[in-house]
Order: sequence, then C-alpha cells, then structure tokens
Amino acid sequence: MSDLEILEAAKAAVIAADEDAATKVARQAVAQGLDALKVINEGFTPGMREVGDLFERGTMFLPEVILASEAMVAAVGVLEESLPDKKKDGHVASIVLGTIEGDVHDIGKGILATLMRVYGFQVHDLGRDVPLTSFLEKVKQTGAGLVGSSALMTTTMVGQKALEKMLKDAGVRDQVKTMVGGAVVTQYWADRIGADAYAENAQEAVAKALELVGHDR
Ligand code: B12
Repeated sequence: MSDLEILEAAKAAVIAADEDAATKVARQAVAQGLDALKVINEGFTPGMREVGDLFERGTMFLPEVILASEAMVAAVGVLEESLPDKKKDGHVASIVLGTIEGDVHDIGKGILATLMRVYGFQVHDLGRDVPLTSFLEKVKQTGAGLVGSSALMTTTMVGQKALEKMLKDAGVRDQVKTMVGGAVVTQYWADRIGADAYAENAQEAVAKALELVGHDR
C-alpha cells in the first residue's frame, strides 16, 4: 500500500467503525515505517471528524460512534508503541492534564498525554469528566508548571474559562501556564479567556508546551 492509501484506509476503517480493519492498517503503517503521528493526524483523526459530522447530520448513531472511537483507540494504541523515545535526562516540566467536567471525550487528550511523555514531560493525567477543583488541587500538590484542559463540547468549554478564574482566585495563576484544546476550542477562545496557549493537535501542543517552559525541541 502507498502512504496515501494507508491514510485513506485508516480514515475509512474509523468511519466504518471497524476495529479489526483499523488495527490492521495501523500495523501495516508501522511495518512500512510511516510516521505514527502522521497516520494519527492525517488518517484516523479526519475519520473521527467525519464520524462527528455524520452523527450531527443524523446519519450515524451513538452506538456506532462508540464503536468508531473504540476502533480509533485500538489503532492509536498500536501506533503509540512505535513512537520514538525522545526523553531527555530528567523531565522537561510537569503538566496537569484532564478533560473538563461534564465531558467524557478523552481520545485526543489521551494522545496528547502520550506524546507529552514521549517528549519528557511528567504528565499528571486526571482523566475525563474532571471537576475543576481537581485541577487546582493537583497543581498545588505537584507544583506543576503547566495545566492543560480539553473540552469537546460547547457546554464544557466554558469550564476552561471557569478554570482560569479558579486558578486566579486561588493565587496560583502566575505560577502556571495554561493550555486549552479540544475540537470546539479555537485560538480566539484561548485569547478571550486568557489562556497562555491553544493547539489544534497533539504535535502542535507539545511544541507550544516546550516553548512555554523555555525548552528547545
Ligand atoms: C468520539 C466521540 C464521542 C465518543 C467519545 C469517546 C471517548 N472516549 O472520547 C462518545 C460516543 C462517548 C461521545 C459521546 C458524546 N458526544 Co461526542 N464526539 C465524538 C467525536 C466523533 C470524535 C472526538 C474525537 O475523539 N476526535 C479525535 C481526537 C484525536 O481529536 P480531538 O479530541 O479533537 O483531540 C485533538 C485536538 O483537539 C487536540 N487536543 C485535545 N485536547 C487537548 C487539550 C489541550 C490542552 C491541547 C493543547 C490540545 C488538545 O489534540 C488532540 C490530538 O491531536 C466528536 C466529533 C468531532 N468533530 O470532534 C463528537 C462530538 C464532540 N460529540 C458531541 C456530542 C454532542 C456528544 C454527546 C452529547 C452525544 C449524546 N447525545 O450523548 C455525548 C457526550 C457525553 C459527555 N457528557 O461528554 C458533539 C459536540 C457538539 C458541541 N459542539 O458541543 C461532537 C462535536 C459531534 C457533533 N458534531 O455533534 N462522543
């Protein structure tokens, strides 16, 4: 298969909610030495976006979306094993990461957590549907210099704004850099709520995190 065919097959496997096909494509990509992140960003993720569009249009239903996300998670698991270990000595910085409360979407946040670990960050992954107070408590407990929050719904992105305020009110906002992301989040939103950075995908997020903590790639 050509590289392009692999990317197309990855997208098609997620849209078909076919876990076997998705993991098969992922294995094939690894065998051919394709860049795992390219396959995630240009194959599986566009597939998930299409799934979201089909769901919104009422052509795909929740059980199928669940199967599609399981297919993506399995395939990403295969690809993640092939990510290079770029860890430097010690750790670059610590980040508290989680999906905002009320929101169970965690695939993208999971990819981000993995990639940040690859680049030497110590990741405190709080999971999904995380109460805002848990972000604050973890920052206080660990002294992490970065806080990353993920939101995939218009109803939960407001939690990112509330988190900014909570960190400010608790007097810790000056000690941390905040990053926001997730399908509905934009640079405009990040600027509006006063977050330090926004990134469209995990790769860009790592680059911005390294910039925020003053590290070269
Ligand atoms: C998969 C999925 C689900 C799965 C989630 C499984 C899981 N474990 O995550 C299931 C089936 C459970 C689900 C449920 C629901 N979903 Co849903 N879901 C999706 C879907 C199709 C894909 C999301 C995804 O995984 N994308 C792939 C990943 C890789 O991309 P990503 O998350 O964007 O992450 C990347 C970047 O955004 C970035 N990033 C992510 N987080 C962060 C954080 C930081 C700090 C940074 C810097 C970067 C960053 O890096 C990531 C990797 O590159 C989206 C459609 C879409 N367009 O996103 C809808 C979507 C998000 N869901 C939607 C809805 C409405 C729901 C439900 C309410 C449906 C229902 N009626 O029950 C429930 C919500 C339940 C809840 N309370 O949370 C809507 C939200 C609409 C809106 N604007 O608010 C969407 C947009 C679909 C749609 N078009 O209608 N969903």
